[in-house]
Amino acid sequence: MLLLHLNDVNEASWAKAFSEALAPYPVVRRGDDFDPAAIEYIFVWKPKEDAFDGLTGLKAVMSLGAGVDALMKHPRLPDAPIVRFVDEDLSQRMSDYVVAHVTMHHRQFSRFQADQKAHRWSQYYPPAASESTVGIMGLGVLGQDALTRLKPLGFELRGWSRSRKNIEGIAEFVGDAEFDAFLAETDILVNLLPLTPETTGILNYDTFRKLRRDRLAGGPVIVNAARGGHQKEADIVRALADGTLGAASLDVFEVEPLPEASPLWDIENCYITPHIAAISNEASGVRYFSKILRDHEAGKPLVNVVDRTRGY
Ligand code: NDP
Ligand code: OXD
Repeated sequence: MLLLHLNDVNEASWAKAFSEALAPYPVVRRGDDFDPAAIEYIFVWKPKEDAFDGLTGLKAVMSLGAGVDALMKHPRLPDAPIVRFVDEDLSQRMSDYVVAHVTMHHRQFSRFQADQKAHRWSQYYPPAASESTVGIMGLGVLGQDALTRLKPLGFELRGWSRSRKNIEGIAEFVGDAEFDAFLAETDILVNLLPLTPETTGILNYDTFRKLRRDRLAGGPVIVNAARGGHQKEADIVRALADGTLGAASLDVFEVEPLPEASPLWDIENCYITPHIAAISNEASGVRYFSKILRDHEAGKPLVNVVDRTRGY
C-alpha cells in the first residue's frame, strides 16, 4: 500500500493520479481508513512529526522534492531507504531559471534599468559571453543540466563538486582545497548544492570577496536556487551595499516565506523569487515514482537513493 503525506501541495490530485497509475495497487491518504503496518511506501513533502508513526512495514520513503535536507532532519525518520525526485522536467525548469538570471546579469540588467529610470543615455558594452565565466557549485543532476544549457550560449564554464566528473569543456574543481581557485575566476556564481552541514552558510562574505572582480562592470554576481540555509543574508546585504557583489538573484531564503521586514526586498539589484525556480510536476512525478514502486515490487533495486552519510 502507498500512503501520501503531502503538505502545501494538492495531495488529493496526486493521490488520484497515483491510484490511476498503480491500480490495482492500493493508494491511501492520511484521513483514510487503513492499517499503518500495511503501508509499504510513503510519498512525502514537508512531513509532520507523526508522519512515520506505526509504519512498521515500510520498504521506502519517496520524496516529492529533489532536496531532502528537511526530511533528513525529521525527528522520527525511519531507517527505510529514501528515494528522491530526479526528473527531466524538473531539471529543465531549474535550468530555465538559471539561464534567465545568468543572461540577465551578464547583460547588466541592473545598470541599464537604473539608466532608464534616470533617463540617462550611457553607452556601455558588456563583455561577450565567451569573456564571462559562470561557476556552478554542485555538479549533480541540476548542475550538469544547467551546464549543458549554458554551454551553447558561449560562456566560459567551471564547476565545483566533491568528486571529479570529467565533463568535456568544463574547468572542474574538487573539494575544499580547490574552492578558492574555483571562485577566483568566477564572475557569476550559481549555487545548486544540496544543503548539508558542510554546505550550510557557504554563500557568505568571505566567499563573495574571492570572486573575480574585474570582468563584470558592477562586480560579481550570485544566483542561489538551492536552499536558503546556504546563504548568510546579512552578508548578502552588506556585500550588495559595499560593491563586493554587483547583484544577487535569490529564489530561496533562510526563513520562508521571506519576512516582510527583510532588507533584501528593497535592494534594487537583489532579484527575489518565492522558491519557484523549479516545481515537481505531477504527471512526471507520478510516472517516475510509480515506475520505481512497480520495479521494486518486481524485485529490481531502488534508484536515486539518498546516501544518508553524505546527507544528499
Ligand atoms: P545532486 O545530489 O544530484 O547533486 C549535488 C551536487 O553537489 C553533487 O555534484 C555533489 O558532489 C555536490 N556536493 C555536495 N556536497 C558538496 C560539498 N560539500 N562540496 C562540494 N560539492 C558538493 O542534487 P540535485 O542537482 O538534484 O539538486 C541540488 C539541490 O537543488 C537540491 O538539493 C535542492 O536543495 C535544490 N533544489 C531547489 C529547487 C528550487 O525550486 N529552488 C528545486 C529542486 C532542487 P558529488 O557529485 O561529488 O557527490
Ligand atoms: C525541491 C524543491 O527540492 O522544490 O524539489 O525545493
